[in-house]
Amino acid sequence: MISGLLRDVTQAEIDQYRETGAVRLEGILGDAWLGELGAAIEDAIYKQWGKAVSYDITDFAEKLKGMGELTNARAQALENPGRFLTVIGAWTTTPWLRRFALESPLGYIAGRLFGAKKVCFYDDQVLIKEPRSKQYTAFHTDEPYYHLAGTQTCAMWVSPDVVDADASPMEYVRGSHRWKESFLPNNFANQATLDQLGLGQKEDGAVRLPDIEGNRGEYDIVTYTSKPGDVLVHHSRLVHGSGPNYTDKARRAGSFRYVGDDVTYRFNKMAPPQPHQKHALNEGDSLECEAFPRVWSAP
Ligand SMILES: O=C(O)CCC(=O)C(=O)O
Repeated sequence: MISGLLRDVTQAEIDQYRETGAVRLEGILGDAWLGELGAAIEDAIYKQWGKAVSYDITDFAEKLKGMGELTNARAQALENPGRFLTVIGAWTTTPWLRRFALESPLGYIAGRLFGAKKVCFYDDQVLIKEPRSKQYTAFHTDEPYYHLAGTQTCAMWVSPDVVDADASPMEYVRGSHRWKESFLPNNFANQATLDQLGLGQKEDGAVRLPDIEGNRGEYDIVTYTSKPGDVLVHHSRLVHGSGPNYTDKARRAGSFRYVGDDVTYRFNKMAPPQPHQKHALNEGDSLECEAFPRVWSAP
């Protein structure tokens, strides 16, 4: 048995991941891996800020006021609102997160969900919505932020906190990983796209995501609350986001991205710069290298 894996992934969960594009694996990760996760996320954000790709989404939201701001009356009423901070590539600055990304059961879990022979780690993103943070995570897909071609790509979202309905739980548009369109990446605070902000270029054929938040009734949105030990997995083409943190506690999370057999390197001009991804890969190369290490192989 894999160290820290409390139970295996069931066939029903594999089927759900493939059908819905997301699955909540309840009570799968043991305390050995969860004990230090919160402190490591805080370290990556508060102590290593700026060493990897670091964004204060609160700042984006301020600067983008009047450009489709995401808000609601309850969020407006929050007093002393906290920030929404995120770091991408935290595994390159915070040794404990590196161990978590490369040695925890997440690689095995990805292999089970993909049905793959090998799994490589792609990158991470850690996030803190501080107490009473008004910020949404605008609906988006992950694919346009990545330099990847292939279908076996997922994010595993893990929180050391109880994330209930008020604490900005993750929301997914069921089955949207099968939508045909490629979507432009946004800035997380709202639907303003990265090319509009000079943070990426527009790729032919990629379109802006529809206004899902403003038309929630028209979409099949599933919300996954989370508790320590749960792992929420979503496909990189699945539309997802989250709302404000109405609670007086920080909502801390790490999102760890893995790829399977059919994934190769593809330069993506829509993606924001990721200077921590140092490699010499060419278009079509298999991803495995020091920057994207193999974390699991089928026995
Ligand atoms: O935690 C959030 O609000 C967003 C996380 C996310 O977008 C991801 O894990 O891909």
